[in-house]
Amino acid sequence: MIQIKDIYAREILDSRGNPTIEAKMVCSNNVVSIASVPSGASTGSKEALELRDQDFNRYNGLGVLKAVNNINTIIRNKIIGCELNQLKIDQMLIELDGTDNKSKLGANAILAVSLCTIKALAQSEGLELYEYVSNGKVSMPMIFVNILNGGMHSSNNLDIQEFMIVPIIPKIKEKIRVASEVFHSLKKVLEEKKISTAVGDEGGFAPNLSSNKLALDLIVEAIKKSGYIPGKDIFIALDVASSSLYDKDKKVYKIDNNEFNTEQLIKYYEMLINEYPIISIEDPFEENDLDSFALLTKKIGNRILLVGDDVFVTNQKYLQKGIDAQAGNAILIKANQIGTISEMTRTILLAKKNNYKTMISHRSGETLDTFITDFAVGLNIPLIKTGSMSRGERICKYNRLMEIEEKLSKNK
Ligand code: 2PG
Ligand code: MG
Repeated sequence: MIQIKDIYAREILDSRGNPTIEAKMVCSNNVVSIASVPSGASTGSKEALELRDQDFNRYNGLGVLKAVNNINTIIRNKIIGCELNQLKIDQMLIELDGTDNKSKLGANAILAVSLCTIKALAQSEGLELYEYVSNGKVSMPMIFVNILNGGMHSSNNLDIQEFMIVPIIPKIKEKIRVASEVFHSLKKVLEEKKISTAVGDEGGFAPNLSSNKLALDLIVEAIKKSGYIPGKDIFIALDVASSSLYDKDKKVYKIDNNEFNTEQLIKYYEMLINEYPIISIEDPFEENDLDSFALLTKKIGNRILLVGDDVFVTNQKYLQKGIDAQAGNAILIKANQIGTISEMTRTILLAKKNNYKTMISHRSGETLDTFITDFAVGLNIPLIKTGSMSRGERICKYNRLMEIEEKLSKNK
């Protein structure tokens, strides 16, 4: 039996320069695994709690020393000598925390340990992480590349948070090449129009534009400029992240300085998918509005993907509510929304059983940890979004995907 010999956590910085956790696990077979935890900006209120110090003398209150300390004391005391077993360790972490939303130890602390565990298991068997998590079958995902950033991921005036391109081309290597070419064409399109090419949190351009529709026009122009056909070679996907556009008092969504009620917003989405080659819309309604989400699904769910992020938060309980209400037809998967790998995997299984497509996702605050790419391949998650074609913390995921594709082709 392999046992856990030690665990040690420390505070590191994420891609936004905010603190996050890195943990290192040492096992009785001398395997050492390291994992780090991403962090969101447009977080759903039902997500497991990311424990931050709230000590405003450090990092504007965003320090994670409490969570780090929870690993180095409470969890360490309990975990040393435990069998290296994912289900057992995750269950132990859940019980040790004892709260519904992981608020005692912090979902960030819990995920760091859960991730170290799965990586140590893979290393112990001499396997790549994607091989270890696979049940024998592996597949390469479609990539959703966020080339224009708005919403809470930049300080520009675009309401929609993510404008992604989705190349429909067989190989990962080719998909990435094409996405990169369009990204650079978009840069030229913006430069020609004297529009800023500064990038947002996920590496997509973040210009001020007169409307969200104009953003779509520019992307279509960039696709064509690269020599590809919009709606054939490349499609477009949106994350509206609409909880952040919602005015609770007025019960309206604010887009382009207009106010939309549910009915009007559905019409707006219908107009967008009629005019642009859009194949997916994420979080079209705020996180508590399952009824509107269901209504939209009834209207256009047979035409495009309707992805639940803040509304499902990678949590079986909320996904089941969505399934019962027939709201959405896809779910975004983010490990830190729920806290442990076992729970994340159970949510993926529930989604698959109910024909909800799964899309694994980075967070807007990232590290160089590439675990999501291995999970995409090994757990046969058909879709992945991991940012734009710039910024190292995004690019390392694309590079890892290409590496895996190469390894798989050599194994054949
Ligand atoms: C999202 C994510 C990732 P954040 O809303 O889907 O793109 O953003 O990590 O800020 O929640
Ligand atoms: Mg989202």
